[in-house]
Amino acid sequence: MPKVSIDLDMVLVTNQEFVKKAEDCMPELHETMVKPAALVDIVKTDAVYPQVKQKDSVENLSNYHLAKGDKICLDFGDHQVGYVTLKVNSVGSPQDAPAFLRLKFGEIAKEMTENSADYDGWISRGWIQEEYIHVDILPAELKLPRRYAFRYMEIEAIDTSLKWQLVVEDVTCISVSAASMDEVKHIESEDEMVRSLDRVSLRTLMNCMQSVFEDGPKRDRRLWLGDLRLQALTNYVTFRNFDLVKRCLYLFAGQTRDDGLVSACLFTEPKFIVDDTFLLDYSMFFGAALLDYYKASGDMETLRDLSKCAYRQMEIVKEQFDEKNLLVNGEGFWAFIDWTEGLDKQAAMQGVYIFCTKKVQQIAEILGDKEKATELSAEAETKAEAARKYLWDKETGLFVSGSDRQISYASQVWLILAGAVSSEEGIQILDKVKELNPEKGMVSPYMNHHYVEALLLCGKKEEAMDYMKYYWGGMISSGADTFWELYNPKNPAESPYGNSIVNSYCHAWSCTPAYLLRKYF
Ligand code: RAM
Repeated sequence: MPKVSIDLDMVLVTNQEFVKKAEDCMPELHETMVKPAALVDIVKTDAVYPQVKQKDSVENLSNYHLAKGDKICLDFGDHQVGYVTLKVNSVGSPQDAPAFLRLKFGEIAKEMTENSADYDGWISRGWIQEEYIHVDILPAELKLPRRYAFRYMEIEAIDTSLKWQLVVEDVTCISVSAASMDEVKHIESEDEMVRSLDRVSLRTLMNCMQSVFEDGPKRDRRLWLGDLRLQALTNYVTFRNFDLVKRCLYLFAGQTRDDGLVSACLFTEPKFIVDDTFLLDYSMFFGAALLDYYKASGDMETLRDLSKCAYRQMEIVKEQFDEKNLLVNGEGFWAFIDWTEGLDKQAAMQGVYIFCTKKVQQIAEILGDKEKATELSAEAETKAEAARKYLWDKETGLFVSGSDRQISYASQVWLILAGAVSSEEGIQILDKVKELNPEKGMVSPYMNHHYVEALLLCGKKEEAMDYMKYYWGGMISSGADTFWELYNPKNPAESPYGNSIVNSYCHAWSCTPAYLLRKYF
């Protein structure tokens, strides 16, 4: 569990002009009416992921007369994000007691076999998509007020009475997204796995594109900067919704800490406010995301408006280096990088700093700010030199991190992406780290994305493709319709939250195969 510190004294500064520009880019959501595709049984086996067995046609839905304890499970055929309405009725004697129902929604079948009462994790159980409802008078139309992210929906009659049973006559979902599949061309390939990687990535991204780029429509349903950067990159080559990215960038710059630091995430409901979580890598990615947006859209006005905010992030982090020009490890949950337990983030963060400095340098160059560009270029070089001098371990031929000289994938990947080594050196590093297989591996698709980018940067195209098929393909083989927040092939039940019931199974930062396939293959 990351140490969470709540800073109630934090002073926020709002730029109303930026907030207004963000509001002007508020998307209109596409709505699609979706009906369940079938009635299914979800059967637990010895395997991690249960089996889904077709049970009946949905045409026969109202033939199921549910008495106390009976349940049915509906399969909506694909991952949905939307609002559900049910029509329920009674059969038998007059309804002499309230209908007492439990509704449960799951993004993947495994969630349907998990019991919310067993949840013992450290984030809110409120994220579990489950409702207990009393209906006094039947027939009734139940319009559920929450938005759910799901493919499966279970309806359990917790109780009726001895004299009547519950009938579900109809269920519909109005699925919502700022994007539409009609706007995108799927990848054509002879290879079925490549087509699946693309299809599942697109669905993941589409379902996370709401009034902002959400990290996950089940959880946490908010805008995170690290996730945004990868979603935006994928969006530019697929749905091409530039305004949604513009909106998100203006929101981040629209409210910052009083020293100008950009928050890691923000809320737009009930009103716009940034969160008191600050992750230095995410703050620095503001500049990288801004440059990517400009390159994709050509929107010079936004680049100009937001460049100061991008510069500011680098200035703030610049203060955190020691006399050797190494970034000092922060306290608690100070940087993200990955959810790998016990990961020392110093070396990876040194890489992120160099990477982002170079991106922000490009912004300065585009804006003709020569002095800033020269300063940033020198800064990137100094920090890369320090990494080569102090973080390089001659014996193993790998980068080390922190006072314990920890070896991890993350350190190698980020220092390669930062260009702290040549691509020939990068090839050797990537081969060595794979051979060494350090205990500190990678668990989030976010970190795995950066690993694949490092392979591609070093020209290891075939290995990158094989890895995508192994990693994201592993989720597909486990039944994924959308890619997950966390996937560790070596430990499928892993969760950063102490229990996987609250894991998100449509998580934006995992949508990047659609980007990688289009950009590099
Ligand atoms: C989690 C979310 C989000 C991520 C942060 C760091 O809360 O999964 O996507 O960016 O962690």
